[in-house]
Amino acid sequence: MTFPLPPDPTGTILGRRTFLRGAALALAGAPLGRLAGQPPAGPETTAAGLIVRSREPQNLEFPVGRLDRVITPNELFYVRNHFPAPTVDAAAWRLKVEGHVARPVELTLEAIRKLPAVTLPATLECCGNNRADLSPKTKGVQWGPGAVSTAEWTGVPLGAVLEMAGIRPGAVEVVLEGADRGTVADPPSPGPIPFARSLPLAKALRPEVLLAHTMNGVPLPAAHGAPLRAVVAGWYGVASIKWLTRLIVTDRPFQGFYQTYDYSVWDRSIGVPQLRVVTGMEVKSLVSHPAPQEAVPAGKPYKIRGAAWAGEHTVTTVEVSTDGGQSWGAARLLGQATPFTWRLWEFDWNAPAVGPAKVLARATDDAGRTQPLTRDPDRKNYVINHLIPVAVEVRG
Ligand SMILES: Nc1nc2c(c(=O)[nH]1)N[C@H]1C(S)=C(S)[C@@H](COP(=O)(O)O)O[C@H]1N2
Ligand SMILES: [Mo]
Repeated sequence: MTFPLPPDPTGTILGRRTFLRGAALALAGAPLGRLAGQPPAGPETTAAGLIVRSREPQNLEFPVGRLDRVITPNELFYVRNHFPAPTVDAAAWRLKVEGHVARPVELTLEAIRKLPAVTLPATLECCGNNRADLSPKTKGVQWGPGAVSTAEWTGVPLGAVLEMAGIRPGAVEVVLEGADRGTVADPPSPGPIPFARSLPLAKALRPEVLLAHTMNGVPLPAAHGAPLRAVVAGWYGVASIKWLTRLIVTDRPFQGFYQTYDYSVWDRSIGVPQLRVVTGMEVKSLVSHPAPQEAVPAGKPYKIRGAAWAGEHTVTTVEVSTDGGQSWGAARLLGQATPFTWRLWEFDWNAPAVGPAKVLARATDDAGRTQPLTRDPDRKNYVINHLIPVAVEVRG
């Protein structure tokens, strides 16, 4: 099976040459992306330009001002780790498939690489993306707008691997376990626990759920889960378990830490609040240009630019306001809609007045969802898609 390639209005999809050039620049750059002896200007960055939100565990943010194509280069793809990244010896590595199956199997990387592969582009967004914009401040990594990126993933459908083991009648979920582990403080875990999450079989068996060994045409980088990770297209990034070691088919729902205490939101659909695990991504947009506090020239054409995504749904419109939300105009959606993938957009602005201005973007999808104006506190510190203005300065 093949999925359509993402549209790339700026030219061809990032090619090998660009990758090599990117890698060469990364090597040539100073370790922290600035010259020795100079005071830090703004947040610390990696040589490639990722914003360092924490060093250990490593949490790195995509600098959204670098958004100029659908596919994010690997060295600019955000990184979200809960524990120190594990060292995995690919030769000794095995993927175990067990639990409520007819015949447990163990697969080598070589065996997985020989299975029929699928390539699909997919946007991953951390459900804590934009957490730094919440007030009052909430716990968790204080992300700006760039805990979101898009890659073209190649791998084996999860369903094909589960079929090799034979899902037994009565199975409801599959737990995906990573090789990374650590002790959780609140509530205290019984010693180290692995990073693990489950998927209901209804999602796990869909064609857009892959076990990916290749990212943008090269072997999966260590930071992104080498040698094998899940890519659960359409869902918040937390479902896409990295450094996979084990799949456990279960006949009952999994209640792991990362889908009960963490990564859950309040749900009132039955009339009494209950915690519900975060799943599909909400509709959302980001403004890549102008950057916050950027000086925009008055009386001259300026292109406001950004991206919009909608998880398992399709973005239908993006509207832009340059007056803090009083009036709105339609942005141009670039390229074509590609499932599970953000879409770039642009909006022509001719800033009339001199002084501060507030730029807002608002996306709507084919399920009729629109980004909300205000923050819903039931979402705790997750699922942040309300409208967040970008403050800019119009200069004569
Ligand atoms: N094993 C493992 N898988 C993981 C995580 C992790 O810490 N450990 N973080 C999750 C979260 S919260 C996100 S948002 C995505 C981020 O994927 P990336 O680091 O490739 O961007 O990985 C998910 N998979
Ligand atoms: Mo995340």
